[in-house]
Amino acid sequence: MREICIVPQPWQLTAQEGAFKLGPATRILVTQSSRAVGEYLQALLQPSTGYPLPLTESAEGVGAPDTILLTTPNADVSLGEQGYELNVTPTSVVLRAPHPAGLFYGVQSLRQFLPAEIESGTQVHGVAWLAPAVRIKDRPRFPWRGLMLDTGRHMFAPAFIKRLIDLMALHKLNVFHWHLTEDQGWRIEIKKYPRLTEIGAWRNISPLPGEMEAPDGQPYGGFYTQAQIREIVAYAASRFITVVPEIEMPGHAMAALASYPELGCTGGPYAVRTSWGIAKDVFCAGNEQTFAFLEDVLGELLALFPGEFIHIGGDESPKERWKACPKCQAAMQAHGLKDEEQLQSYFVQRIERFLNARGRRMIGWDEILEGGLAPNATVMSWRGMDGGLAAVQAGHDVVMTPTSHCYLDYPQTQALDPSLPKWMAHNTLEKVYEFEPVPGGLSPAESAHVLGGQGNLWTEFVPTEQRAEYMLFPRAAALAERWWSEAAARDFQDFSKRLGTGLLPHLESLGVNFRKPGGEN
Ligand code: TNX
Repeated sequence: MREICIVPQPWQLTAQEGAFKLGPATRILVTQSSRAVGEYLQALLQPSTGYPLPLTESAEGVGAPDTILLTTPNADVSLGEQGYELNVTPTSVVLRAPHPAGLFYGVQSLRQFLPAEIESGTQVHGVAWLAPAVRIKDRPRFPWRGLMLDTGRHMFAPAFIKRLIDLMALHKLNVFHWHLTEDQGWRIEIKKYPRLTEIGAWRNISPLPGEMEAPDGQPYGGFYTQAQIREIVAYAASRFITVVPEIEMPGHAMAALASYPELGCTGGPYAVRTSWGIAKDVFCAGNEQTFAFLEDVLGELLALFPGEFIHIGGDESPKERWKACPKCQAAMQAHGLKDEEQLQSYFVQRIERFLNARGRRMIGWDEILEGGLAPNATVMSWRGMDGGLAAVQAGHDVVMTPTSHCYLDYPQTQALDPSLPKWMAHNTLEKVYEFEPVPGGLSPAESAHVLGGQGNLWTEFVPTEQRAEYMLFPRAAALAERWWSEAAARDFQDFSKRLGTGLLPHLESLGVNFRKPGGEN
């Protein structure tokens, strides 16, 4: 019998005798609440097996021969929003969860138990579709298990975003943080401000590979229409993935300023940035037009993204222009702010009030702590864990995403890489797997403020889909396990074995360009 290999490792797992065999007569039994997940399972299994796997809404008893039952009634509510119980026996599969999300994660486990050919998308003959008998009780350790994709520096097609969402689902990841605006490109259609995509979505040149500035001479750009975004958000929702959009402010805003120069302190002219790094020009904080613009943009955003959290960036915003700007200085005087850090805090708090009044929560990079944190803000801690720790101790929620473990744009080996800048540290698979999102010494109440973690793929040096997959996988699997499985379950040897025999063959079958053990950067 094949060993039971799955990533992330379930909370409780007991191997049983024998195996369930998927066959031409196998049926999927659903209840009203499990129909959607049942359809997802059917669509997952049909192409490669060629079996009809009909969906029957039925009160048929648990364990009817040759059935896969997906059900929510009588589930163990202590498993929570995302937990499930999976019982695979030689005659049937029973998947029970208090909520559909749990059923969905149970399906992901069952999927990994089947031969990797299940992912092939077209019919495969001569495979015995066996799932080893097993009893599982499972639930995630953290509610926020995220991946961020920077679509500002490089653009990724909607089809690739959907593929990424599917791959996230396989890893039981549930938050897709979509970085939509940058100095080097504005990527979201805003109806009220068409210049954002007419001008802001395009740059004349980009730096050469591995360079911060040296130009390649090629025009570059693109953006997502609101219709494309709606489709992606719905696609993600059907996979229990929330999309958190990010609109960068007050910094990383050159593309917006190039489109509407009156929103900058100097009035421009500005150009969509053609080098990487940090720009001096940022949104003017002393101009009411800036807030009117951002509220309009956020207004359109809220209609597209129904999730609770809206990310407002907040990182790497130099104060140089504000110091020299009469409007910013006047605003500081008028509001009794003693320095530009406080002006940033005022800026962010205004935006938070706008979002809170519309029933949303604001999240931002840890620089939003500077000058005083907005009252209800959630902090995404990237410059180490200290920002997150300070926020937790002040009673705020945090998502941990320190560069030291969670930056998936950093190289994967210690070898010097001429195609990457020297300032990047490396994050090997083993190091990524070491990540522990809860800093030592927190009380249980404080620990509960750590919502989870997130892997970030910045794309200055990730120009293609192929490269993105190579950087993401399998490091995303290591992170996914750290956020799903219990802290005490951490075991890199065991993880590597489960990865090699369980998950990687599935990724291979899906045609993912993952980094193989011992591979290059
Ligand atoms: C810092 S992380 C940035 C990004 C860069 C990244 C490169 C963060 C909030 N800001 O703009 O892409 O470093 O690793």
